[in-house]
Amino acid sequence: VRIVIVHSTASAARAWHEAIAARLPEAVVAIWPQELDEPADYAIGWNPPAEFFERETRLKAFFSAGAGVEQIVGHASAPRSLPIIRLEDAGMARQMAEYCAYEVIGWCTSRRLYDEQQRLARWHEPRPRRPAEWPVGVFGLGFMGRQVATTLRALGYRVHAYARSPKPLDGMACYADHGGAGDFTAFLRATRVLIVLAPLTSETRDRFDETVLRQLQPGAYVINAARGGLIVDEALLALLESGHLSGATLDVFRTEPLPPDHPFWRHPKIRVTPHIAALTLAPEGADQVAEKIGRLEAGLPVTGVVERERGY
Ligand code: OXD
Repeated sequence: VRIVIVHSTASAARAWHEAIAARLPEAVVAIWPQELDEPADYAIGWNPPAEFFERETRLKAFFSAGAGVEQIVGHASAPRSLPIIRLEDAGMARQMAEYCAYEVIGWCTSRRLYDEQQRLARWHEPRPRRPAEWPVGVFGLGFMGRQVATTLRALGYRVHAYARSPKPLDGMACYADHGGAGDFTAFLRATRVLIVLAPLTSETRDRFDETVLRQLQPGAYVINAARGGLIVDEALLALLESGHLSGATLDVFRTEPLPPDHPFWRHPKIRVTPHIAALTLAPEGADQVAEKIGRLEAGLPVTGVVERERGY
């Protein structure tokens, strides 16, 4: 088989090339725009340029080199009939659980306050924040949402979730879209720490506007490690200002890198991280992609195939 790697980051392209070539020694593997002798059978990529699909017209599938697929589902030049396959976990769920647990624990144990107090050589014990007073609502129950929910529960937090369709969640409440708007409202009202982990689709874009964020419990904390487009920036800022929200941790933004003059950078109630919550690990990703290519070549079904209408 012929495989082309097309990645907007050159070092990631090289890591994928090495990892795939090691797992599929018989395959011919190239990094775009290097030419193969014949059109490629499979592509592995992230943010391919428009010309990519003009040249690669015989692809049997496009593997997303990350969990998110909006970069390829919404690509203007990608043929509608091209199967898109996303990475499933591949070492990302563990990282995401660690990231979210760190932020939730940090918030509930007042770590930031102590950092500040140490700077001022101030000894003061605040009233503890009890986990029971900070019920966590996880929006989105894919591989990552599920691991985040179970990890936080194991740490003693009250956790519930919201998913597009109802899913069993190890004894935790799962609100779902099928119940209509009422279920979403019930999810919000039950939530004091909101963790956003759903893909960016036409249904989730701008979903967390001011009206929605206002329905979270007073003093709520917001963590967004999914995509910046799910939360309306101005709504978040307005509710931090009014005090309805007490803080936020943001790993993802509408424009990345986050522009230096963006108000999020210097906001005292916002923690910014540079889209690192769950990094794609090329070796783990390549294990999965190589196995799926083997199955596809053998005419067998694979998991992780994107449903275009749904957007993930
Ligand atoms: C991804 C990401 O989608 O890193 O994999 O955001």
